[in-house]
Amino acid sequence: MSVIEKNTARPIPSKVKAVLALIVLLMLMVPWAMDFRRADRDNDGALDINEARLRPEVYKKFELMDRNNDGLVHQAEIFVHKMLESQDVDRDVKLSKNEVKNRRLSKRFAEYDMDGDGFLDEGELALASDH
Ligand SMILES: [Ca+2]
Ligand SMILES: [Ca+2]
Ligand SMILES: [Ca+2]
Repeated sequence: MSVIEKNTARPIPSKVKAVLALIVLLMLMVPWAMDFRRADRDNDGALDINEARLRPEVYKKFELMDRNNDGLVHQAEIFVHKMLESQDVDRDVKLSKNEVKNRRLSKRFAEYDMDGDGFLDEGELALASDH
């Protein structure tokens, strides 16, 4: 439980805290999603190489991010790439329970680990990105 400050008239209810946390999360995520949509000119939910020029961080790593080599980088592929880049400490292209820093992934690890091998591989991460 959190420490309630003595000069606070009323403690902040945990529901309010949850809503505030959600708002902060949305503020962080929305610009990213808007960037994606702006770049996705034909609105097919994926960036081709020309669309990716508007997103230098995608353009630079286009081939790496396009994991299924269809010439398109989907939002899910960007998610998978970001998760692996930031959290795959031993670089085996999958995340163990210890490696996962993302709270949502950590909380629902067993659910996302569909084959129950104790790792989230690229396919499982891609599915997790939809939730
Ligand atoms: Ca597109
Ligand atoms: Ca790993
Ligand atoms: Ca697995």
